[in-house]
Amino acid sequence: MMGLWLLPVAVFPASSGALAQANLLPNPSFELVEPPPPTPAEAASGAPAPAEHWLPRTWNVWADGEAAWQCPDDPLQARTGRRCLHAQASRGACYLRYGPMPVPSDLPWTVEVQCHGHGRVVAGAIKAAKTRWVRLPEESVLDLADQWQALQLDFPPPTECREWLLEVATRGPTEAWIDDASVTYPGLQPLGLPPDHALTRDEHTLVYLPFEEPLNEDAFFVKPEVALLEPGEGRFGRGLRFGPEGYVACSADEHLNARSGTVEVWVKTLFPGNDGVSHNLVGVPGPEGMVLCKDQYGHVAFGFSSGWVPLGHIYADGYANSWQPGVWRHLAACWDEQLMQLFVDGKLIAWAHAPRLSRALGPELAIGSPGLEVDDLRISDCVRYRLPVPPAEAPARSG
Ligand SMILES: [Ca+2]
Repeated sequence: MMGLWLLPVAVFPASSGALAQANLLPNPSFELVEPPPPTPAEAASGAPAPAEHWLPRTWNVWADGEAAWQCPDDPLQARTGRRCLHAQASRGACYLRYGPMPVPSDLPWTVEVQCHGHGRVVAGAIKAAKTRWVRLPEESVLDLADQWQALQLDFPPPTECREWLLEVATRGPTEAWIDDASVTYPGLQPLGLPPDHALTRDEHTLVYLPFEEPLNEDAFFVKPEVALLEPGEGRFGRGLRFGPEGYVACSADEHLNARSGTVEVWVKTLFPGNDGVSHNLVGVPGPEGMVLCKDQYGHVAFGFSSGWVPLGHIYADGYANSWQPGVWRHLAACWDEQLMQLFVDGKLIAWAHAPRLSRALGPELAIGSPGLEVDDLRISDCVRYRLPVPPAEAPARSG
């Protein structure tokens, strides 16, 4: 089986013969997966869900009617890598969605998805209107064949479209294998998230902790029950595990710049995301605070506060509610006076223009919290990741 990994990886050509463009999708080949919430039988037995029931991260997939889908762990079915999406529909359909994606300009979007099988698949776009989602008239239909082919959709963003969702669906009786999706527009730059290697330190780095060796107790306050993981147990090499009373803190003053910065970290929760408890990932506790957390509502949130009142604060509603324990996830929060953005596994999940930033943060930077494993934490004094977004909306005129 391992030999299959050595086959040349097919790269589909960029559309319209232009130079290859960045792919906005952080998990285009469905290789990044996570276990689903356990069934009652799995919960009772403690047995993990079988590999083909795992979910492709950052995507939403579902089926209705007499349709079903899997993400098989099988290089023979995948076009590249180990995984692809296998959809089977007689009556009903399977749906694959990604988004919402911000529309920064009127440049045209290009979608390509590789498919084979029999029946039909359709690619379409759904735009966010004022109070609802509206399907755009443009769609692209592909009659499937035995060999892999590109389903392609090109469309200019409609006027006043600020965000849109990609939908790829089966149509009619269909069996489809789907892999290697791409979404782009001219000039899109690669984001580089989630990182596929350990980070490094540079002149913008305020703190970088790969957790390969014990923390320097001159700079870090470390409460017991914090332990280095064994090599290979971290996301890269070792990591840090927080036991029931585990606590690590350092000086916020030296390690954080409230006016502009990036916090990026890998975390593995040892609890499910819907546990109803707030967990600090990286934060400044107290009334003059900063928070990067999974909160009690399952929101993934980032922001600042003053006198306990939120300043710039963004979150993705219930994003962590489906999180199962034991999965390394990447978070990155970036901020300056123009924009605040929050990414999970390379997907932009929340953003805000002109966030109100702290002028005076509390003294302590708290890293991690009980029930967490953490790796490759880097805090910088600049924005390292920025996905272009539409300009700020003009404030509504009164009267
Ligand atoms: Ca794949």
